[in-house]
Amino acid sequence: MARRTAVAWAALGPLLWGCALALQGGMLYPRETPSRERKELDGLWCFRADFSHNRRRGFEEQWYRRPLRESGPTLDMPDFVGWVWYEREVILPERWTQDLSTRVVLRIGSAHAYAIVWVNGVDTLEHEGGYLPFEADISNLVQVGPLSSQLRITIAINNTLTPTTLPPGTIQYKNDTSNYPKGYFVQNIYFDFFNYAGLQRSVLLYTTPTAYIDDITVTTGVEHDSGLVNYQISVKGSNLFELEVRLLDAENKLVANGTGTQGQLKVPGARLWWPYLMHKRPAYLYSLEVRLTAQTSLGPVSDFYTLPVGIRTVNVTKSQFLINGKPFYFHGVNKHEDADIRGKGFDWPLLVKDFNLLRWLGANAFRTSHYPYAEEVLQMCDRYGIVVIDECPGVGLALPQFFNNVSLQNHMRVMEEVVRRDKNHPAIVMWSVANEPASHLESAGYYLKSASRPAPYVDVMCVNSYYSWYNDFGHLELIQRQLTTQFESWYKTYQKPIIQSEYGAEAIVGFHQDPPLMFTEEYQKSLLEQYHVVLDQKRRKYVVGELIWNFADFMTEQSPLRVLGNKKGVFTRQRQPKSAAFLLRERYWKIANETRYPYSIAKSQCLENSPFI
Ligand code: GCB
Repeated sequence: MARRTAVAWAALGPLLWGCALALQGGMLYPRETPSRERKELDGLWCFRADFSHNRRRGFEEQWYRRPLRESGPTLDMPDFVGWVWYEREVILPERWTQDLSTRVVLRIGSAHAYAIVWVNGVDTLEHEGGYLPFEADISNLVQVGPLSSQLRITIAINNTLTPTTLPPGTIQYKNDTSNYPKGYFVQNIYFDFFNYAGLQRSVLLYTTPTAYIDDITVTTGVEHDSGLVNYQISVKGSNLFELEVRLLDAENKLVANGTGTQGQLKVPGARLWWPYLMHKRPAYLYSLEVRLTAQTSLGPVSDFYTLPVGIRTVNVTKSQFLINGKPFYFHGVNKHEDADIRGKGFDWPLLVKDFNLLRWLGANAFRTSHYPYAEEVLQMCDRYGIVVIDECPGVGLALPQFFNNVSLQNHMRVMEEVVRRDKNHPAIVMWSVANEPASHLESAGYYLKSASRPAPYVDVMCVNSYYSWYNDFGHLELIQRQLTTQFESWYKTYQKPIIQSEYGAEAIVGFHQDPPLMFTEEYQKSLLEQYHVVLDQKRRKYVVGELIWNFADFMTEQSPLRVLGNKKGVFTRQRQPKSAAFLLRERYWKIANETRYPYSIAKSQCLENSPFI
């Protein structure tokens, strides 16, 4: 039987269209437009970890009231559980502080896991949960007089995971003073990646006019040869406004236009958004230009926002996953946001490298295991045609006490935040609510029914299994039998398409052994080959995808099961290929050429430069 399952459902247009979010306001990506400016606060922040006994000295001494350097020395950061303090002093353009029709917003791309933000010592914003953005209008704090352009931003972040955070965790006090110092505690986590914390994505300031486009929701459809773009726009800061909407093609030619807060644009002869390798011109993007003119107490203002739009449909039958009405087979990877030195910090060169490697592999999809990735990653997927299963940080739901009502409310809020942030990406075709929750526990039943759609109600079943790795170690000859049983029993019970959403083996690069032994490159390769035999039989029936675990080696907690992290990557942590990468490359290109629509593509056409650059 399958070891564990992930809970996922497909993002069908209408499902999202009717999705009423309880969250206040939108979370549009901050873009520069003629009416909006942005100022990134990347670079060095002043940093201090709170090593006091109760880890609360920062609050007791109110470190946010004055520059952090005056509170004590800043330190290099060791492995640490508790509060850390970041600070940045910023000079704002004069217009931002003097022009009262400008709205200034502070946006934090991700702070793991709990954050409190002060601006000039004033408590401004709190947020629970990493991997997702949060923001506050700070106009009132910066528009306070002629000398207000200097700004001090203090962010206290706590990485402690509790039974109600997502992911959850526990703190264990080691009270045996014969073996541990007094007050000694450890953080226990129930997932398999290093709990990197702090500011992992950009913090930035941006402006809009005081009446502004707060949110845009787009869903798309196809009717005969016309593309349909349904839009819904919310405006804040004025009740007296007009909206103009223009859809431009990739050459900037106007193809449709409309007015008002909602409507449907019809695009005759539309060019569809196709996944990579499925079409000779994949990932076609239109631009939806929204123009707001509004009356405010200070006079008329205009706001502009441009959203990339891909026209595509997603449908699921009993045995197929359809994109634009054609069967789509996921041949791709699971990833982590993880690299040497950077940890989970966002990094442009790494992003480009990873996308080169994905295209070299012939991968057409990945799952954002086990949390929502940076928005810039999803934008790349939209542009390159890499299909995404977007996963929320519902990972490590392993203990009975994690399935309580507070956790459930939290999980649902996080899921709403994921959808609010990511709903308009054409690349995203499925939402994943949790990875391998302990669904057999009694307390999990109500929780999982409320937070997700249990197996009878999901559109696609995602199954993870590690035959001949975590069971029957070394017995590669059992894989075909066990995997066949896995697929047949899931399909027989639920009659839904299945994705093999994880499978793999560890290989330490440079370890070789024939006959293959665990942890060698040969063993990893042979294990994959055995899986592929069965996948080839079932993909012609109801298996609609295979995602290798994992794209690259990644860091984990230390344990006797892990050798400098998890080594199930087909690339090393430094993105060098193991033998398995070449095997997958052959396979993915072969499948791509069998399932292409309507053109065949040669490997060489798709990537001019070596991916190993
Ligand atoms: C899994 C988990 C993943 C682990 C992987 C492994 O089932 O979903 O987070 O890293 O197995 O390597 O054990």
